[in-house]
Amino acid sequence: MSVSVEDSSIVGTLVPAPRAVENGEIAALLDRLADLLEIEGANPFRVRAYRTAARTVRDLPGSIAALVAEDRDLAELPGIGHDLAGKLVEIVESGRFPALEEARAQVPSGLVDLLELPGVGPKRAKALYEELGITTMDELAAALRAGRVHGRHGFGETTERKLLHELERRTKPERRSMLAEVEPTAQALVSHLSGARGVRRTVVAGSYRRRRETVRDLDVLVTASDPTAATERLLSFAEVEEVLAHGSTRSTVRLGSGLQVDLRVVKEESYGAALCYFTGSVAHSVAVRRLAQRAGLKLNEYGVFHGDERLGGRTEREVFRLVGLPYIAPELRENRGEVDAALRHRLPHLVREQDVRGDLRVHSSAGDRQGLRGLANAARDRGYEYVAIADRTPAAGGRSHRALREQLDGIERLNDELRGHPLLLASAEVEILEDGSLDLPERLLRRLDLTVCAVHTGFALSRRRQTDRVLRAIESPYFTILAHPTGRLVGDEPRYDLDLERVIELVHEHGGFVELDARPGRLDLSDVHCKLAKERGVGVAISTGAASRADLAVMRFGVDQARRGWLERTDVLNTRPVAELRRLIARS
Ligand code: DGT
Ligand code: CA
Ligand code: CA
Repeated sequence: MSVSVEDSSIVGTLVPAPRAVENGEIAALLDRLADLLEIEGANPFRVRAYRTAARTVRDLPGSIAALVAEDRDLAELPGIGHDLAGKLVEIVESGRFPALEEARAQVPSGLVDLLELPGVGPKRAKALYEELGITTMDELAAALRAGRVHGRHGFGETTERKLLHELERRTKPERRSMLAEVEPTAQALVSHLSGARGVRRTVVAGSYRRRRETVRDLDVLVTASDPTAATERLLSFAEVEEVLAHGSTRSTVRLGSGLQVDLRVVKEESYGAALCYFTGSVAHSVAVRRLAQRAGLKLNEYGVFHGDERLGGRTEREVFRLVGLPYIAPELRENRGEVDAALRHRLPHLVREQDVRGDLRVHSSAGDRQGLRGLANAARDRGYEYVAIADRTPAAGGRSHRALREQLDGIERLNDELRGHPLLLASAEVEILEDGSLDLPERLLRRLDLTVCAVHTGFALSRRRQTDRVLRAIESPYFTILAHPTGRLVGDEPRYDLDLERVIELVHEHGGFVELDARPGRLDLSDVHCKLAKERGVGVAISTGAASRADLAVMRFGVDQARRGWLERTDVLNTRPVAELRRLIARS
């Protein structure tokens, strides 16, 4: 039976009720109208009337929308006359505010945007417009650079610099750096700051500590008996190029690389609270603070308080405990369900780098000049029990069949000699051809312990064809792991279009695995997709695809990403001991 959408009872359940407008939104509209009227040079009493009304609405405990729904007379509210009461009803009922629309039409639209800038109110906007003809952010930036704004209407050097900085931030696309790129700087900075007199702890918080793929800046937190000494120490860091802000407990500098560093100095007793605050994410912090409020507590960067009484805040653990939560690892703090999971004591026990027992995709070149033996040594030096040698197949510009056959013989010989210390697994990074077949003949596939199958060609296929291509490969009895499943590069658009959810479902059906490519410029799967794989019961192999010995060390970036994706030791294939691994990858 089909149901017509014209059936009103059905429509009633499908279409959500329009969201009631909130007091804060109404107040913002009133304030904006006051701003515009002020720029226009309207009667100051009118301007003030709208400002007063905005304050009344904002501070009202009950909702204006509810009052309107109850047909109450809004003119009874302090500072709201009959005329304005009618306008408020119109805003609530139709979402329209004609007075604001009219005022907007009177003022150049770019000028309105200027009001968003810190330190620019209607008075200054008006002066900029009337005296310098400035109507846009770009024009303001140009005038600031030319020194034409200097000395006008209270614009001093500090205001000008801040404004220009903000304008540049807004007009430039956000520049983010790869985590691995900034790590050496972060470490050098930490050891530099730790050397300052009176500095006790130094830690990089923010997205860096959450181990995001990219960071916008470094947020460094320091506890010190003498804040000034800590700040001076930052300014003496050799890479500092420009000081953007300089205070006793907060400073911001820009390094030669363009990377910005925010330094906060806090008291030892606030260390935990400040670390929570500056680790973020903002969304996570908001969720935790809401929890604290519900328990009648106040949580901020200085500590946890009950009224005026300070309950604690020295360590993060203490902060979490006081708001009724177990410790939440920084990698989880993205407000993706971790607070809820913590409340239910269902937080994952995140995988750690030392849980990793092997690498399931490395190229034979990773032995550097010592060949397979060098590779085995490198793996053993890292404490690995096994390592899978996986060179690319011909269609992806890799080894000829003959070279692969010789490599397989070489692996057998070396394994006889090494007796599993470590175990070399025979594998190949097998191209999935456009028709979904694997780029190796069966007689070679049969000799492999496992395959890592991948797409390096034919990126242009449609989503349906690309998905079918991969699905067919997964159905092969020789399929083990889908390597770098989306082909993504960190910070870029996907390289090809794939229905990853279906792919993961089919991998589950066939008992295979998906890979997390650990290279910091790839991290393919994303954190969210790692979590998806886990939820669909698909194990993840964290692999480096190392082409040199040094590359093997990028494993830890993969582990960081896996942790952001909620993965536990048991969710990661290459944490398994050899015997278990063999069982899991055996062809049925
Ligand atoms: P990023 O820099 O874009 O890679 O990401 P974050 O998370 O490092 O952001 P950032 O540097 O703006 O701020 C560092 C931390 O400071 C952030 O994770 C949480 C905290 N924070 C910043 N602004 C606010 C805020 O308005 N409210 C709260 N609760 N926390 C904030
Ligand atoms: Ca940051
Ligand atoms: Ca920051």
